[in-house]
Amino acid sequence: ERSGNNFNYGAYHSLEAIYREMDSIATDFPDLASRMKIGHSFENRPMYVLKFSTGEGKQRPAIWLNAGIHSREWISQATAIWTARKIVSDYQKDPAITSILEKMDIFLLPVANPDGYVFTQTQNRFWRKTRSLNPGSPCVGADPNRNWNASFAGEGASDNPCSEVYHGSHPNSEVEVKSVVDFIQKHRNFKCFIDLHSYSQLLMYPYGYTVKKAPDADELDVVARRAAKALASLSGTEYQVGPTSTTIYPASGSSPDWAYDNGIKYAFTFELRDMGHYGFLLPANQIIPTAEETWLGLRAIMEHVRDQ
Ligand code: ING
Ligand code: ZN
Repeated sequence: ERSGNNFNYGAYHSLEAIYREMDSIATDFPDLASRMKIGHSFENRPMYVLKFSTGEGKQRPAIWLNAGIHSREWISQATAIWTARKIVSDYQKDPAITSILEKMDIFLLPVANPDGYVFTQTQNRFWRKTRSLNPGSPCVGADPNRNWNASFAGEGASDNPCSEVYHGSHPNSEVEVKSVVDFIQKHRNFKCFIDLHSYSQLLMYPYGYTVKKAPDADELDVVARRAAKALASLSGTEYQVGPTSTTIYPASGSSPDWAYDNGIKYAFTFELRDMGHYGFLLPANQIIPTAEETWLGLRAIMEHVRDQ
């Protein structure tokens, strides 16, 4: 992909650089993309979303693309910003994304945990959580993917602030989570919620908080298998598909479970490359190949949602 201001999509970037590139995309494609501030982080950094819309003034059905909720999973944020450029580049060239955007709006949050992201770039590359202070504990942060109001504090989350999967003091205690929840609830017309994590090459759907089958599990499984097949078609990268609880592990308070239980049927989590060889330290030369193949999976899901 090419961009006017020479942002290198094949490299990992600072938060400032990502935010600047989001601004450039909105400036380059003012009729299609706009950058919105949906809130701020614990350390008061802005939370920016790119909105892609061809239906000015209408509250169209919408898709939420979330990335970087866990700060050390850098391929997630990098794939997200690449995806933003892909959407504006392919609109009116690729019939699939064009028809999706004739019917629906896409909201993309590339860095859902900005404080954590800055911390991984300056202090500790393997930081996962937010950077909120926990009164009475020397340990910092909560797991923002255990902090949603979906069987909060259940299985697969910890009440110890020093744990990597600490659920936080109460649902939405993390202002980064609360900002997204408030935005989605206020909008009222989201149909799809997709969260990008790494690593393991998995495509999962609810539930994480129970091994019980979600009412729409059969349909979600069909959609996820189609998406995984599309993803693999580019260079053979294989994804395992299934419900979160049995495909990776039980986890309560997660974003897709919250979305699903709040009427957003098409709720998925991607665990991007790789299978653990590099793990969180995926080399930058795999960013574009990962983003390219992931796009095929994302697009397959969005086409299904479009056709509902
Ligand atoms: N994995 C996810 C985590 O939050 C997950 C797995 C996905 C749990 C969806 C619940 C719901 O633990 C990583 N790598 O963070
Ligand atoms: Zn993660």
